[in-house]
Amino acid sequence: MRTRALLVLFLVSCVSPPPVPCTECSGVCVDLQNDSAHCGSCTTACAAGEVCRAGTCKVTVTPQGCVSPQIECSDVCVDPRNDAANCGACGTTCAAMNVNASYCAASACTYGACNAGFLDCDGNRVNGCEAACNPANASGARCGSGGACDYTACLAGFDDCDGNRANGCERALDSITSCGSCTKVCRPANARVYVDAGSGDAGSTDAGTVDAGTIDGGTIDGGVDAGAPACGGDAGPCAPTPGAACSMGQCGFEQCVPGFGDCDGFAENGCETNVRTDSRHCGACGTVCAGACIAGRCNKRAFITFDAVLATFGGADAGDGICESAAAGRIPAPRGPFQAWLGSGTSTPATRWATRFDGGYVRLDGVTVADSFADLSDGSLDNPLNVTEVGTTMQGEAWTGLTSTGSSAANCANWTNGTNMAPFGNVGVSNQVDQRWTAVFLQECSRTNVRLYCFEQ
Ligand SMILES: [Ca+2]
Ligand SMILES: [Ca+2]
Ligand SMILES: [Ca+2]
Ligand SMILES: [Ca+2]
Repeated sequence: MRTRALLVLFLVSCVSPPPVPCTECSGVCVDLQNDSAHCGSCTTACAAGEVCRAGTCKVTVTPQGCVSPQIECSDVCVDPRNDAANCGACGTTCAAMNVNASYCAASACTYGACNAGFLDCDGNRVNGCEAACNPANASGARCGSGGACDYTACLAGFDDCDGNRANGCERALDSITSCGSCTKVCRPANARVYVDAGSGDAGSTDAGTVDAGTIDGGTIDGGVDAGAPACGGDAGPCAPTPGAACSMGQCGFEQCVPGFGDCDGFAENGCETNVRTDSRHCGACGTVCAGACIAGRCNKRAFITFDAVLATFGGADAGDGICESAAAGRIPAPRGPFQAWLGSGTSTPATRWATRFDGGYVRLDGVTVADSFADLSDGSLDNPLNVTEVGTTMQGEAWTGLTSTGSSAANCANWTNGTNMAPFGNVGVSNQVDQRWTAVFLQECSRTNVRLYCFEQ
């Protein structure tokens, strides 16, 4: 008796772990699965002739047998139409896979709904949702052809690039090798990666000052990039341009190679403009040159007139007019007005010209004759000024009325004397680059084969 009391105390106290599944009913621990007085719940008692099996009261088989539609299974009567342990037949247990509820209905095992990530692709409700199907980045997961995992559509920003529908839309379209589509490779022109100042760690992608380095074989500092290597066909797939970027399905770039600019505002094609030579974008996008753009700087143009000019043209201002007439119609817009390299009394280029340009002066063939107005007036040229406004070469004399440094000198009586007698006029020779380009000797003012030097303002 003492032993029994201790056992009851032990069961009531439900000390973990209990020896059997135990539920407290009115101060006593009972087995709701098998206790006919408490079958399935504390307050459910099985009727006479019934026993508790799996928490459900079952009719105990009597000598008369079970009443149809119940059948006898393991000494009790069950309804095979809805008994999950004897569904359709004794011992047929419903155990559908990956479902929220597995049960027996109309004598067949079935289920409520598939768990997330699983589908019933074989049409067999007994085994439940046997097919794992969780296509990545896709909507409408479904059973496809042959019961294979499939989907309805890719989510925005993703695509099925490997042709395997079962894994869904595995590729994010935000990389430089798949930018907006599976096959779109970003190859913006003349772009390069950011590199840290001084550290030389080419390949670092944090923004910073550019230091020396190389990019796909070409020098990137102070020069034109060699360009991306050939690709496609036998050369293999195209690699992205160094410095390429992709954002929102659009290609872009980190930084332009020096000498190039993204002047069209279209990041996709990179830095398409050569700002060293483009007169609409000279040195920087939007900087328009009236003259030529050379090495990223605007240049004024200069020529020696194709036609000879008599010394009686009437003064420096009239000489300017001759230059402008020669340029008009020969040099396309945009262009500035042209004035003559002429002295006349107190009028010199330094006092009369519209500009004393800080950039270069170039011939119409692009060759620089001086790097600035100061360079033009220091007694020498970088190259001879021997190209005319029509582009031909002209070796000959030019009226100047100036010394080698641009001061006023002999000028045929302010360009009114046309005789072979004094006053004479200073001339230069167009094939020279020392002071003789502007002051080689005094010439008779009656000469008919002397020209003018003209400079863009
Ligand atoms: Ca199934
Ligand atoms: Ca795929
Ligand atoms: Ca661009
Ligand atoms: Ca010079």
